[in-house]
Amino acid sequence: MTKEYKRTLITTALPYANGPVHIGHLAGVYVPADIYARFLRLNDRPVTLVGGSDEHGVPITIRARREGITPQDVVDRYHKLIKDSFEELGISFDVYSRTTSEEHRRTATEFFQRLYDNNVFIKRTSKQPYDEGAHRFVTDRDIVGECPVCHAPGAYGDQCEKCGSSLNSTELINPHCAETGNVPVYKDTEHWYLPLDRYQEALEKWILEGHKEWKTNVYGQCKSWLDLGLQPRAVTRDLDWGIPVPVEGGEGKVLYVWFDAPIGYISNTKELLPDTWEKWWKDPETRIINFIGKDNIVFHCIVFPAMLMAYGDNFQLPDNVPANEFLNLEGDKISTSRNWAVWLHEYLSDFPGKQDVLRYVLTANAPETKDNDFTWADFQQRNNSELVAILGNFVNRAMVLTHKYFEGKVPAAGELTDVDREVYAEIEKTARVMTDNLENFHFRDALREAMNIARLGNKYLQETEPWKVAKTDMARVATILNTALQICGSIAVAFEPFTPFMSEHLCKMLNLKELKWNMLGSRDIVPAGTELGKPELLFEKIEDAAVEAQINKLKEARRQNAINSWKPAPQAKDVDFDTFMKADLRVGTVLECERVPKADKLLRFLIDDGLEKRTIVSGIAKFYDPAELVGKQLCFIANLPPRKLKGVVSQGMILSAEDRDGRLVVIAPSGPVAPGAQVK
Ligand code: B3M
Ligand code: ZN
Repeated sequence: MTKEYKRTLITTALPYANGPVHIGHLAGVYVPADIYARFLRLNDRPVTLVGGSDEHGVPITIRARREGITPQDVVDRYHKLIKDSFEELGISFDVYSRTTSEEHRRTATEFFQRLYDNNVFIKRTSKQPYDEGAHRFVTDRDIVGECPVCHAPGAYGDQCEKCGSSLNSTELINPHCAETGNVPVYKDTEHWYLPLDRYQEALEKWILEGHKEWKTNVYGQCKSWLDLGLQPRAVTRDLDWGIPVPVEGGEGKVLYVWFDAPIGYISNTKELLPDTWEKWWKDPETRIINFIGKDNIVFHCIVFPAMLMAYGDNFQLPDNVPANEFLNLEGDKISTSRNWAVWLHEYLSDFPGKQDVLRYVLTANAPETKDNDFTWADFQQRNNSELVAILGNFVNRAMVLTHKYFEGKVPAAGELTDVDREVYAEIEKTARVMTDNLENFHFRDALREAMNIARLGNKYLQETEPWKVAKTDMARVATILNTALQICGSIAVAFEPFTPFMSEHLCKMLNLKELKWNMLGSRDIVPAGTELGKPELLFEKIEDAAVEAQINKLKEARRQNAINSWKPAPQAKDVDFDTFMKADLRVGTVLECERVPKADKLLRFLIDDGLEKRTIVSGIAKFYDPAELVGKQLCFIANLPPRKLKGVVSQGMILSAEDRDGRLVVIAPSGPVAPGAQVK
């Protein structure tokens, strides 16, 4: 860091109180912000970690209508769920408030009013889609229809997800409101616009010249926005859920959610520090860091800074915006609507006491420089072979050996040998690298370094072999175990930002009262003579069954999605009648049915077809118990050339219908018929 600041204000994107938070939010924003806040606190650097729920916006009103409750009910429910689950995960917010709070309403209203009074806004009339049946304006996004470009059905009024074209809802073929099915009409409406173009130059100077050190993804996104040239943006909406527009002509209108939400950072600071909040926002010696996901970059680096510039009064702009990329789940984009996610509150109840494992895995795999993938296999593997086998194992050995040879009392070290000195030197080096990584928001690298301390500990015990030395030289054993326990102390410090629950547990075992970052690498973290606690395991193995249960949950989500998005296949091209009649479809009676060995999909049937007994192999083993089919009649194609499947010759094909979830159901006559009867 080039400049020393007096204090750091850390903000985290305000999650929409429209659903629970998932691992993508955590990896992108909340875990890194918490790591950074904890790191600064360990260094006695004044810090405030500000969070809160974003409780406005159209999706909340849609959910409320769908559930027949009020928007306030929706946000009350999710605000509580989100707040509680953050707390349980150990995200150390100094304040976690909400944008429906009185303080926020007051602050955002005043903010808008001041910009209005200073003639910052421009007023413009535009045509907006209006749902006459529902008596409300809607947005282009709320309108669906056929894409004018690729003709896909169900394109949104602002974009076709099939071909990617940017659209206007007026361009859609057969447009209608997604929620009501009504055809939109277009009505004039007036809104206030923030003329971003007027701040173009100042923003260019501030970002492109002043913040070349920002992450390349952030800097690059800002640059391309600026290169395109900024345009005025509407900051009000025709909606009844939000903060009312406080000026003349504002009736029935509210502040755009992206206008009020970032002001939430200010309101929440005010709520926490009613008397001193200004120094956290207006003193140039305060440093502001915004933790966000990459989809929020433009609002934090362009729109909100322009708002702050427009407001004046010495409001400070963020010093850094270390936005992350996205986390995928098992190879697919995380999606709330498709329920393709690991929800924090579900994780906490499925894996009680394992907050640190999730924190660890999300950091080890953080999408810092590119999108990354979370898989349950990786989760299990990192727990079992890193947290348990490296970290937990080392600490346990040091603890158990001290109990064995010194009755749990930290022995005094004698003179250090080269091995001992080397291990301390290594940790000191690690400490420097970690500090540097943490200062620069490289949390993955910092965590890797922390784990190296535990690796070093294991190597140290392997090399010094205190259990052998104990036969001849207890003084040396004392030095070795003293050193090993100091390494444990360094682990408690180094891991605190990442896995605070483990650190606390370890502190209890080591009888450590308080951790400071500068203890890292010290030779006297756990003083000789300290009575250690009982050795307890810091991490436990995660069994296959637990991980399989999670994978099954995802499979079920995938099945539900397939069902929800299922549509009958479009009708095939015409065939002429004679061609169709060439297929010889018949009814047969099942004489035998069994699984084909080593082929989990296949069943072998022996069918009485009226003329003879024929063997047919069919890929429906996943959907039937063979015994239940014996004696049944079913339809098959008789005149296909024989085909060998897994060593069995199949003479024909059994007909089945494929259901929405891919399940195959055999076709059978609705009443008994003679075997060999033709299907016509
Ligand atoms: N609620 C968007 C989001 O969760 C938004 C962030 C607001 S931060 C001021 O992606
Ligand atoms: Zn299209």
